[in-house]
Amino acid sequence: MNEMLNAQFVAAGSEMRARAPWAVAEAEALFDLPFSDLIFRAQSVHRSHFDPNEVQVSTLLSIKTGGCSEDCGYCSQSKRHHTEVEQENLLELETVVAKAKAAKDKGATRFCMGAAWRGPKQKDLKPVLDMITAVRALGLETCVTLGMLKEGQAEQLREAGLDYYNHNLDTAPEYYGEVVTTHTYQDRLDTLGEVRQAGIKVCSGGIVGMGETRTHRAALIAQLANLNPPPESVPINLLVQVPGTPLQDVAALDPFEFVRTVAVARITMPTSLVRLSAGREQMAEPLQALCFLAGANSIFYGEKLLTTPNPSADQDLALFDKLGIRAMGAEA
Ligand code: SAM
Ligand code: DTB
Ligand code: SF4
Repeated sequence: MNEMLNAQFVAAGSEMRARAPWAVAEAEALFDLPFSDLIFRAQSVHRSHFDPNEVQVSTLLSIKTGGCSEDCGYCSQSKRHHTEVEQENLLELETVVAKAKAAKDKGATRFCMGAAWRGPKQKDLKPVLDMITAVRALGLETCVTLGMLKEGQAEQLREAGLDYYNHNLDTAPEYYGEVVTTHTYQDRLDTLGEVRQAGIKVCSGGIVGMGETRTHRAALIAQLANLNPPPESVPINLLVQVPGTPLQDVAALDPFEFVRTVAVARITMPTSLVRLSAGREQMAEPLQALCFLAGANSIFYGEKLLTTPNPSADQDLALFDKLGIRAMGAEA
């Protein structure tokens, strides 16, 4: 075994525990392993912390769509890009509760509400607090992704009953400026700090396939793994190439490189839920199965992500059935 990688593990019986900090070169050395060695390592780590046949299911809802001030190069919702997304106001509480109930009835255990904001204004936050309280009262875990938080806003979210806040680091610090210019990597880290300090669980991951290098992918994973503690949930998104965005024509990522990214996330963040996130609509079932083998144990479930399609619930239930996967935490 590679010396440098060996140094990252403390053997505890048959169990291998990863420990931070991860240097970018160490994460990259994992990426560089022969594919079968990498997947075996990831599957071994996965089995020492999770039931390998359980996958957590989260349903997403866009509660405020389009018209965002930011210029994120991948995003269909920036008002600076010319996409087909129509701007919509914040949804009504009743609409959100009805969607959450439907998601629960279909077997979701977490409901994630996303808003196309740079960050919430105080007048925007109040109705979202009511949504969180109402969704939680249904017995679902709650997650919101509202952009950057100002001091005091995370505490209000926690008091409303928020379980998770999603805020992705998205790519390597060195590549971030190539993709987004209207806010900085440090802004993203500051919001994650606010969320942690308020006692809310962190959901943070990134997007691959944006024209970044393997070193950038390793740097993203190292950043996430070195958060102290690492995020409880780590969404790994494959770029959905949306017409009208600056990244619409970027060269597609080799699918094995996507699987490698999942595996490195699993090895470096052994106790986190690693979510196979955006991009599943474009993935054949065997590729998704490889991602589960590489340690992914969460998905977005339901026919729409925020603005783009996702496999239908029926397709996913059929895939789970074929693979012998059970939904994590579902009532028997
Ligand atoms: N505005 C907030 C923010 O930027 O944090 C919340 C919503 S934003 C749409 C949430 C995340 O969705 C982004 O950080 C990015 O990781 C992901 N995302 C957006 N567009 C995507 C795309 N075309 N492909 C893959 N992931 C995407
Ligand atoms: C995350 O990491 N991926 C989700 C969620 N967190 C908010 C969003 C994916 C968006 C994909 C493109 C779209 O549907 O607009
Ligand atoms: Fe899209 Fe969020 Fe960026 Fe706005 S801040 S453009 S919603 S990713």
